[in-house]
Amino acid sequence: MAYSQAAAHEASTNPSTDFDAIIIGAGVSGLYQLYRLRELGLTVRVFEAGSGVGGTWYWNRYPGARFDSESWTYGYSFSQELLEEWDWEEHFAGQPETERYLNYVADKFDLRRDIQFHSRVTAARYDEDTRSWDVELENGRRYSSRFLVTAIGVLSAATMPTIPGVKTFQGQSCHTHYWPKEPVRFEGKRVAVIGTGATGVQTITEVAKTAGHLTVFQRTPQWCAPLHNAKITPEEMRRIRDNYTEIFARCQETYGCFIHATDPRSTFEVTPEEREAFWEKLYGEPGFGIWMGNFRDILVDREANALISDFLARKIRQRVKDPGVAEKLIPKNHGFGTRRVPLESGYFEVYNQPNVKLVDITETPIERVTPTGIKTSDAEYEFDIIIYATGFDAITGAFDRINIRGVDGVSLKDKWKEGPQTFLGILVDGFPNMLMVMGPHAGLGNFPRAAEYSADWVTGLVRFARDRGLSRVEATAAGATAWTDHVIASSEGLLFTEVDSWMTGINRNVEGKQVRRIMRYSGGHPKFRERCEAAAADGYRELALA
Ligand code: NA7
Repeated sequence: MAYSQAAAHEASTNPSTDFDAIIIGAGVSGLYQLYRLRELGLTVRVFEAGSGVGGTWYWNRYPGARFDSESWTYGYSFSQELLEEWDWEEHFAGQPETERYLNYVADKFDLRRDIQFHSRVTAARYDEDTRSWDVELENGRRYSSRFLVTAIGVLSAATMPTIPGVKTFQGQSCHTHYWPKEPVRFEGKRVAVIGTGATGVQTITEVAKTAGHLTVFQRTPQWCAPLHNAKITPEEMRRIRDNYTEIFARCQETYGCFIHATDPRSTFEVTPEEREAFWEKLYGEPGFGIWMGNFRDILVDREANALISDFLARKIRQRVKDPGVAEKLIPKNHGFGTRRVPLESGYFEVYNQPNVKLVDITETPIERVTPTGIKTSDAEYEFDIIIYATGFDAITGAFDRINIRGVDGVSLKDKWKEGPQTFLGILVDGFPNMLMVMGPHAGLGNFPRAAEYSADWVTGLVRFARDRGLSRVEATAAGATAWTDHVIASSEGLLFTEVDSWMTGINRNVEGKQVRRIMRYSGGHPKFRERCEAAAADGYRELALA
């Protein structure tokens, strides 16, 4: 196996040649992983299903799609030159700006020459004889590589609802993830949105601005909080640029890699007046502060959680004029922050508009989609457009959709039937040389911050293997069990584990995803990195190397 630039050139010009590494996905993690592995002089090929780079920011073009992370904490941190060159336009960039940014990165570092677009990977099989992976694309073509790096995202396997008649609708319909590149116009149109997660909340707010009439079908209301987005002035951008070192250092210190750090106080340490003032302040500030920068006990202590939930319920009652509608918009089956908090820009006020109707489908369930609209238990609605904001088969879904087979043909999907088992969210025993960037049981949060670390760790291991002439790196079964047990233990006592959501692996539209599971590491990023550093120290002694 060659690791030279010459071989890299040959491989990139001759697709039938084996690669040192195949990366699946050209999103935020795949792009950076390509950059890093290429630095090692490896021959690398990225297979990307879309026609462009960006992953999440390539696919999710739905109206209103934007960051809930501060843009200037979301960009890559690895290149000073890139930090100098790129000006963010908004504190929370919309999808078009982010897609432009990722294209800029791809061009700047000449990444495209190693990316093969329109190439969906359907299968990957490990071959013990050659210690390599055999990767198959949708078009039947096959390529082999020593290392297989999955950079397939955590929210990339979109799911349609299992409502009868979906295919019979004769108007326009679309899942938010697969939004068309051509603009969709809503003026004068009767539009339906099914789903009120973070995506639905953004979509609804935007579509309500122009739709002739909008009907929202809500199954579970959300504890949304204001985003408070704003343009970034040239002066602000200068200040941000001057502070990048401090900004990224702070992100490294916090639980979720955001700039918002948990307040060390307990909810009950302060007077009710101080508490209220603190929550008012957080509610009035941009971003995830109210979720990530709140009192340390709101996500573990039921009473504390009830108090912050009550604060948010009061906000909803203040903002929504019709008290009946307001009650429908207040979550009753879970507390604040136990699901991913959607950040909004006027979401609740949408329901004060005369052209918007909220249908609570727990009261009047959807019976079917008809050729002309949607039939619930008590009414038949006609629509021109139906938007499905129905979410994803999260975290393991994108793995399940590829037929991944390890040693002795064991299927990864079968191995993970009862929940993922990994070593550090990066390796799986029985699947040598497969490395996952942001795999299950890694920490989640401000995605690029965590993904950069994950890709760096993968790069370190590949470099180590190359330097020592190793051709097989694998997690041990004991190592995977120990990490899996630790991941499960780290989530004990957290209220989110008692709630159905994509964060607990629930998707009622997917068979086998009805049981809550621990899908990600909850110990926080600083601890995660500490553990990963320890695993890399002393020559990766916890791995089986050959
Ligand atoms: P989510 O947060 O999983 O939301 C999906 C929404 O769709 C949610 O409101 C679901 O209701 C609803 N849903 C799903 N299936 C159905 C059916 N069959 N009938 C009615 N309603 C349904 O996905 P998002 O895309 O909003 O967000 C995912 C993440 O992407 C987000 O957290 C960000 O990190 C980015 P339910 O709550 O299950 O009752």
